[in-house]
Amino acid sequence: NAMLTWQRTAYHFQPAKNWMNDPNGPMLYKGWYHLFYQYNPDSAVWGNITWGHTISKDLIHWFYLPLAMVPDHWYDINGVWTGSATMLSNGSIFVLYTGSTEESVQVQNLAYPANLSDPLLLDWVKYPGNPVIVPPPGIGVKNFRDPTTAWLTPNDNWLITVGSKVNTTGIALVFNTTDFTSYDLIQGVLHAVPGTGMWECVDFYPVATIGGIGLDTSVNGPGIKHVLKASLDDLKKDFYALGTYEEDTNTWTPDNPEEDVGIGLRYDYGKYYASKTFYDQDKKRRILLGWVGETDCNITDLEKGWASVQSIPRVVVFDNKTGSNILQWPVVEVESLRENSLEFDQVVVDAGSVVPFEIGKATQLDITAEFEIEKEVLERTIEADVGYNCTTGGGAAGRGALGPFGLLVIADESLSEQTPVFFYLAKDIDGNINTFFCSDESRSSEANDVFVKQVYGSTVPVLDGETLSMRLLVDHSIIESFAQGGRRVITSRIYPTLAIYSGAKLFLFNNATGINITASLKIWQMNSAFIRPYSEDQ
Ligand code: DQQ
Repeated sequence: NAMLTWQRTAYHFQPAKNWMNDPNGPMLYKGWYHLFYQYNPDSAVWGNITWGHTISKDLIHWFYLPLAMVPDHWYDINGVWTGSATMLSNGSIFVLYTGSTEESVQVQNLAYPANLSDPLLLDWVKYPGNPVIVPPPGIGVKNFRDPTTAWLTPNDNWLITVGSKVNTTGIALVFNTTDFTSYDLIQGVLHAVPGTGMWECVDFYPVATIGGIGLDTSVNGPGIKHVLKASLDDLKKDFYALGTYEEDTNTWTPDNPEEDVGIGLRYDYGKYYASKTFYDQDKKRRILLGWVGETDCNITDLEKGWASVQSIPRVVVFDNKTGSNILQWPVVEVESLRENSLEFDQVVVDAGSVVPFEIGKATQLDITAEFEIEKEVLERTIEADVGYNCTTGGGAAGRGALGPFGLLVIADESLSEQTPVFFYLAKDIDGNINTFFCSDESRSSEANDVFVKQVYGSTVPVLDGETLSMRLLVDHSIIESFAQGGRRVITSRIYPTLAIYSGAKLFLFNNATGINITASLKIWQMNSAFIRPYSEDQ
């Protein structure tokens, strides 16, 4: 089936076959990036979860390795679930992961490499004293999972956090250890947010407020904020907030309580979940990985024989221009896949029109686009456009005075299949402009088994003097879209039936009624990455 074959991605990591979910234990060890991942070796749906293992020199080309850990003890027989790695300055590595026990109790287990001199870290030993942490009193035995990377306190203790909930309040519990084998629960919580439900895959890390470099997980002090991220089980979305970590009390306080974890910002406004960061000690950057699942149905996944991809790894920094969000940007290594670049300068797109690009195949692309609107025209528009949002605004077809305009990706010639990624400007009654960034899947597929076709998106801060800009990574069935240098990100999975192979095209569009747009673009065809089994002579 050509349509299903076409959906496999060319430069996003995915196993050769079967089901994958959360990224686990990422780290850079002896020159290799290691990525483990939740993996079902037997089927293209979730179950029988093991740790798949892959390595890369550049986070783009990957080599498959044998499974790192499988369910084989009473304390993880129902699944080797999500966990994280901690690298100590003495060279040792500790992995903590959640095991689902023979009674489906969630416990935390310790594992370590059998041989630290092996850069591939092929063999893993489970600590004989597992589990090392069991659900504390008052915590539901099925609501206690996904330990983080540990951070070191000034008095030489290691701390980790584990997500949970109490009633409907999402919480992050903290445990203290010195040897990674015995742990004490610290009284109180790192943070709690009522109404947010179970917190999965908590992540907690420092960001520098100036300088833009990444920080190792244990760094704290002046000029540092901490990001707290939780994956909300009820919503299947990753939420984060910026705040301050107090080491004395072991609490984290959000900068803006109205944008607390789970009620404010998201890493990605599309299909993206269970993400995790790690510190790249060689390139001094913090890298974010995230699971991008399918939005078609399980039966089709079984037919395809695979499900899910990982996002292109993203560098995370504090946005010191707005001061209120992080920036996410694809690792620079992805640019090594760029082939011939095509430049289109100052293309005028009149209100209500579509402009095609003759670029050959349009299924593997990296696109940067800037959009200009004459300032006087923007100021002249007096019409207020209150209450707009991406989800209810009618997508690319919902016309306003100042939007939508942007790109139509993976579109067929007749535009019956298309995924618009666009800006929409809405004036409030005081004449201020709110900018929205949206990805519209509603016409992305004519297949009759794709039930989730949403218009995703959010507002995006645009500061005085800034140009509207977006970057898109297009790879067959995934589109990762970044606005304003990564202030907002949206990932879409799409399942076209017509816009495949040479039938996939790219267009500019402007469906605003009151403005013409001037667009400048750079478009690169993207090479495929090598993603294949490891062999010695690579
Ligand atoms: N996936 C794992 C859990 C985690 C969930 C199981 C998040 O540890 O909470 O595959 O997707």
